Amino acid sequence: MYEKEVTEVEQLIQKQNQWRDNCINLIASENVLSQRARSQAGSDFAHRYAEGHPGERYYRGTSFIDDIENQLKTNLKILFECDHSEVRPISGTNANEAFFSRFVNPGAVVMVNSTPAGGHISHHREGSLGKFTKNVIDIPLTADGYHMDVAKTTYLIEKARPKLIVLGKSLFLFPEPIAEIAEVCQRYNTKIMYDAAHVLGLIAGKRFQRPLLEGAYLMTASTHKTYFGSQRGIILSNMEEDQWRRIDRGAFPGSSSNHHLDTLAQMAVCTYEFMEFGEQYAADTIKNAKALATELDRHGFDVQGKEFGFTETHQVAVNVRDFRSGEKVSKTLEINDIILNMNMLPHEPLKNHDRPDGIRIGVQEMTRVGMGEQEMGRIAELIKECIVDKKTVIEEVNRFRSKYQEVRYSYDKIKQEKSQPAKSEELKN
Ligand code: DSN
Repeated sequence: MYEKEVTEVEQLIQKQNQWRDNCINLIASENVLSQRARSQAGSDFAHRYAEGHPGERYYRGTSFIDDIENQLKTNLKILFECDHSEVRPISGTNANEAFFSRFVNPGAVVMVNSTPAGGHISHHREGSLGKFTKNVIDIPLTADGYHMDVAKTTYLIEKARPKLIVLGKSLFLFPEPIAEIAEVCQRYNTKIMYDAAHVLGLIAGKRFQRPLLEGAYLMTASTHKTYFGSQRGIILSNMEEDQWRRIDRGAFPGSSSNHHLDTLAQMAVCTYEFMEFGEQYAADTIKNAKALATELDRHGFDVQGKEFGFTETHQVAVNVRDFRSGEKVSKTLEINDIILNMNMLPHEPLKNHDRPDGIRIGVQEMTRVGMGEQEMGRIAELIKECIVDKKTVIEEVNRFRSKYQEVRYSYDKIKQEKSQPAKSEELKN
């Protein structure tokens, strides 16, 4: 009865595939899977359950996923130089909630980055954190808006004695001063949680701060922004065993039942890719972000963080108030197949959330498909032609993007070469 509708859904999926392969994708929280990882979607694991830990499951039939999950956990501990890894949360928010649910008691004071300062919705009073406490205080910022004011934060920690301070954010240009506040936090037994969702790949690629070595109690993250995917969540820590056991129970049974075994298997593949190619990828991503910021600045855009070199991550933030709003600019770019998101900037009141001054740009996906500094220059030109000169650039965007169709920093090429018959074999036939 609904076969026609199923066909329509299939067609929409095909349209999405074709469309986004020909767009310049600059959403800072996304990335693409390699073909090798992507082709593992829909395996038998997509049908199965495996609650509990490898070797101690509540279900039978889990021996192969046990092996995969053990490999993944071990590799994450090596990559992030830590004692514990939890891989069962199915998203970054789910990972945050696993921790909040076991650590933040009702009424506990927690310090966070505010939403305009880039704090993630799950750190918000209205988000996951707010389910456990409403005593949420914003971390004070320096005048530029992109750095913690360490002196004021220290004062607040001394006064308010928070149980937890949540660092890491969604608008994330510069490292957090973990080491600078670690001593005062220790004095008042304030634990530091670091949400590494955006910068996980930069940390694993050894091109950004190392939160667990600098004093963070634990690090949570989603796995698909600057890391290679799939879309899941993780928790990493060096905390004491008995404390870790509590957090572990926050992940299961606290915030998940089954943990989506097909994307877990993909994550194991992606992690091997990251172990081999991640350092180069992280370096190239940051270089590209700096190049794009510099070029946009040269074209007259109000690129944020200029006095600090624009960015140390995959992100670039631009104040586009001169062109009405981030909402207007992001829609104009979307019509031209340049996809990014509007974003509040630190100076804005919360009421601006649906017409903010800013746009946020991430270069991690275009870096993964092989773009370098020169291509960042071309992207800056296209944005300028579209927004400042008010030109239609969609055809040029599609033509330019069509040249970057392979996922680099992966084993895809090796697999393609292996599946081609050797030249001599071809000649024989
Ligand atoms: N809200 C997402 C982002 O774009 O940063 C992360 O969950």
